Amino acid sequence: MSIKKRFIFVFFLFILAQIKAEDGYDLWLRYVPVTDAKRLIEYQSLIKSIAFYGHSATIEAAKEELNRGLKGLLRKNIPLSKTGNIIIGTAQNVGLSETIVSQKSLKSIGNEGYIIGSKNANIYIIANTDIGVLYGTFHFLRLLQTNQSIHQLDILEKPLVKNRILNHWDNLNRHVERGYAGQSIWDWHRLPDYIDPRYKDYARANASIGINGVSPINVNANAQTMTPQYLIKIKALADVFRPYGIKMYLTARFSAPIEIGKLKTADPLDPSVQKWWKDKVDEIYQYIPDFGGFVVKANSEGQPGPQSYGRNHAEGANMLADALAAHGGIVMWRAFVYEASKEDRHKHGYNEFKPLDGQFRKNVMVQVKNGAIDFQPREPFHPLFGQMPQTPIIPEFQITHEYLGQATHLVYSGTLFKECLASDTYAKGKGSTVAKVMDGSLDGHELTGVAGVANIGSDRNWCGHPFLQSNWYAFGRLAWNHQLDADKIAAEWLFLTFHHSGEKPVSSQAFADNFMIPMRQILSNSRENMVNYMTPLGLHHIMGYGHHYGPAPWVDFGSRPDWNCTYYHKADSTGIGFDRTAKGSDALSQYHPSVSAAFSDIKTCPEAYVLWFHHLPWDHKMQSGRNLWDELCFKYYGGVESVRNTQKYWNNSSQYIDKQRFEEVKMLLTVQEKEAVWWRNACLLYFQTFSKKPITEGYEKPDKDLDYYKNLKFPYAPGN
Ligand code: BDP
Repeated sequence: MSIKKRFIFVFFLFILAQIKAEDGYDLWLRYVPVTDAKRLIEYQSLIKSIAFYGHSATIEAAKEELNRGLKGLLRKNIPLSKTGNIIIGTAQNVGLSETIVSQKSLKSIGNEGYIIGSKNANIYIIANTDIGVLYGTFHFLRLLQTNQSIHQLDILEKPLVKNRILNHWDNLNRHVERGYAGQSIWDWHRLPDYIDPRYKDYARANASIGINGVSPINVNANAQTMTPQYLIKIKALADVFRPYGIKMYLTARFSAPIEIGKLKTADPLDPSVQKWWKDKVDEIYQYIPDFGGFVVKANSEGQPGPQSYGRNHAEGANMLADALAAHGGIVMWRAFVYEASKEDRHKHGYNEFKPLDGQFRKNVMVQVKNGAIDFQPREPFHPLFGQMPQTPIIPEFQITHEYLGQATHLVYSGTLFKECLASDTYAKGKGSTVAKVMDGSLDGHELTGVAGVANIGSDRNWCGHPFLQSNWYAFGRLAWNHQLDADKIAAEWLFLTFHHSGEKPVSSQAFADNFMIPMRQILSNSRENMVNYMTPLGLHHIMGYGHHYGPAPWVDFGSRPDWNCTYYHKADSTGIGFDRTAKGSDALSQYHPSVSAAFSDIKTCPEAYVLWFHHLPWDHKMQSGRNLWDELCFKYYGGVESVRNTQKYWNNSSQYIDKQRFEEVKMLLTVQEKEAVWWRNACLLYFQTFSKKPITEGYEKPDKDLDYYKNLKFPYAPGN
């Protein structure tokens, strides 16, 4: 081989080595080279060398991340130097003068916020704490990752909510309840000695979006987690998370004093039980000095709780709160309770908890799901929001897609989270949004939080479907700042996740026009489209029994009335929908009068919720002029069409992104299209048995009959 040929060959190998496989593992932290020539010049001229101040594991994490990021983005190592022009550290460690960062600004950013500013040729990333420094470093990297100018920076950020927590529903045997992305990432068997590198990457990802708490184990809790055998494993994880500002929480099994403590009772008013919890909590803090506290599911779906001893939820929560108080720990006590009774399930959480307002200890938050039933594709906000002014409320969202196509449907939930947060409870007049309940501003609470049920598993790409990473991302971004726009978050995530991933270079303009614009639109509409092909017009809880996979509106064999789909849609020859007005279950009376008046009146009830609150005749005239039955057909068929449109766009996008993820999403969209058709056909054929009306003229007819759909069985559906 000639020297020239040899050179070309080596160069070719070099280039190949630069192309990283895109398998989704790197999430939104890919740090691919900046290709925009103008920006690259700007970055290179403004980022000369870095001066980090302070010594801690968190500062080391920030240093490591910045180094990793800049190496990828700028393709070179930026030196660390005491005289560096990128100055990073706490104000105290850096010793900044008032002219650079004012005391006032520092005060305003609190413990976790940061300031990114420019002065002369320097850029400052300044905070009050090392964690703030780490968050600021991630923000700075995001500016570069999204090709934004770093001239004249003037950024001041702080989280609007204190506790931003992921709830994993992972069992100790690594099965993830309602998990669709493989097994649990927590390898309990090999912990504490084997530390999977994933734990750190998980912590990096969380810190990059501001998540600061993790409850790694299922709310359907296991007392074993609180035995020394497991505490040492949990401590090992907590040690990995700590530098990234992430606190460890545990789910507390209420009957643990009996199961692992050999007591005869778990009665929260029994002194021996109180002592047991106090000792247990003291023991946990010996392993994990900054332990965050407990998440509790009690007297719900078979879980033990204080009611088994004739005590109420406040008495149960307060016992745990007392044990934690000395250490600064908190209790997140879930309001997801409903018993088998004649009362509309919608009303149970409110009925149980509203009377307890004012009875909880200061370190208790009541954790309320976004809606009153259960993480449906669309739900009106939970009536408890705004109605327990004396109690800090922590909203709970489901990031995993138990009811939203599990992990085969491309659905962005940022819009769902935002819809709930923007809902107006009217508790203190117009503008009393759920977001203000969450951030404590409505009722003046200092203790604030938000929880998201994680969609993370052992799959290489973490979330099963490449696009479902966007929901983890959106949860974190909105937990930090609920004022952000869901659509902009989607665009940010898309860019971070797919930009410059194609095998051949494409111009920024072409990428923006042909990938970003259509895909952003698709993400923003994806949840509405899914609602249309699954549960349009306020229908809910019509999925498969137990595993919750696929449509099964005919389910009427559940062991409890409220585990039947027929309970929720109430379709009959006269019409369809759940009457929750004063004439029906009267669940609407639980909302503020302004809200209940609007939802109760058929003229003002948004059509998106109409069958949630009303039973309407099949001929009811909708805003479109169509009758209800034809409107249902319109929605179901429209939903399927939107998936087909997504497929069309996607199939044209291969040149803009990497082959692996392109192919994966393409196959998953095929699954989604099939399942959307399945939902549409099964639901319409079933509801047709009551409406006795034909599917609207002009639509393709279902190619299978109702019996075919009813006979489908899924004994091994995941996540069950
Ligand atoms: C339901 C899930 C169930 C959970 C429950 C909960 O089907 O697996 O345990 O929520 O939130 O939606 O406790």
